[in-house]
Amino acid sequence: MTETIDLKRRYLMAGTVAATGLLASGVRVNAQEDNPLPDYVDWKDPEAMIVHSNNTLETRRDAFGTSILTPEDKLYIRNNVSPPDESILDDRDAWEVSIEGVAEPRTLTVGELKTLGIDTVTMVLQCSGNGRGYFEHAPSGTPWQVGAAGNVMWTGVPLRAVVDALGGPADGANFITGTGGETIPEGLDANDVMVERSVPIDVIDTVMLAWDLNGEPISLAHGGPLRMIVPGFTGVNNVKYVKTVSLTAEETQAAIQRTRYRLQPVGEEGGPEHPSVWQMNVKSFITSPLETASAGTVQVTGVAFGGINAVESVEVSVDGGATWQAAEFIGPDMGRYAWRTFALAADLPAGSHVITSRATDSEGNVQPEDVEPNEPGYNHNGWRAHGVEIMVS
Ligand SMILES: Nc1nc2c(c(=O)[nH]1)N[C@H]1C(S)=C(S)[C@@H](COP(=O)(O)O)O[C@H]1N2
Ligand SMILES: [Mo]
Repeated sequence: MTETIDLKRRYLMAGTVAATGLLASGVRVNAQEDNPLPDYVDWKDPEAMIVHSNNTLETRRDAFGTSILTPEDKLYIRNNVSPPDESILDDRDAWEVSIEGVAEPRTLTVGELKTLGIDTVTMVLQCSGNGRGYFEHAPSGTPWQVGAAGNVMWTGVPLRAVVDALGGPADGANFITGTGGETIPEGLDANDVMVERSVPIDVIDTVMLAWDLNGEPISLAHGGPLRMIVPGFTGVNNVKYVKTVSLTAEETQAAIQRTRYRLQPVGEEGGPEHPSVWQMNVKSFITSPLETASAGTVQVTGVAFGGINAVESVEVSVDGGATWQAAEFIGPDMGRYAWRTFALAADLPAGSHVITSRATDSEGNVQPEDVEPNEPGYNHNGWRAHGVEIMVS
């Protein structure tokens, strides 16, 4: 029932948000519908994007469709630092990446990488903070709803092939550390600003150094000419314009690893004692209908993914979680790290309905009703908050 949904929930669940608004709890939603696309991404589909800021653009929930892959012109954007100059794309094959922490460290060009091996992977790219807007404690940062995520296909060389070509990992390597190619502004401490992330070395067989996104050379905005891809891990671990890949004994001391992107309790500062935001968890959300529908049979659609695991199944509720029905996956299975689109033909009488979905991964993990909050607002996969209320007439 409409009346039972409080103002804040209604506001956050809607596929569109007003220019600004102070919610009942004091959460300010700063997604500005009318913000123009920033110049460096003026090729994005303006209809598909919510422009939160120059460096944070979200895909609208109604723009995902059912075709499985998210086109690059609809894919969300998140930059911690301003991207490097566009001229780094002038000669893509000349871009250099330094490979360290191997028996024979050296710098390789993208052209050389292309001779070492090739593979493709389809995976969910999702910001750690996707769904932050659903946390009740109003974490600081972009109040993303569902659209800081997309399902994209990368082509590149498996990191394993590169490391093998350079004699294998050096002794004592525990992490894969990738460094972004941004220029650090004069006078700033590199550790404070650089995008340098470490992930455990046990994922080395899935990591890729990619040059294509959905079959095209990667745009600057999404990390071209070369991006480190870590399937199943949150967005921040996928380092754009990667200039160094190092197999290291320790995690990087960069602030983005040491104190940021940590899962600390509400009210605490992040630090090495808190878990890093690494593996993604099981999640799903409805993509249609989002506002209205005609009474009768309605095709309810959405996307579901398992994060670090494959997604196994998904259920849909059209009564706010009281009862559930198994939905069907539609379209091809793009592999463990990809999302699947799903559909359920639901019989909906006139009136208001709260529709939501709940996915299960291959390990039996089920999307929870609610999540334990963490201070920075990461990893929200609760099915209740992701529901939508629609009016059927
Ligand atoms: N070099 C670099 N890599 C980066 C970032 C960045 O600011 N610089 N942002 C990270 C974050 S927080 C996310 S969510 C993803 C966003 O990827 P996208 O903009 O291609 O969607 O890139 C990650 N990789
Ligand atoms: Mo992110």
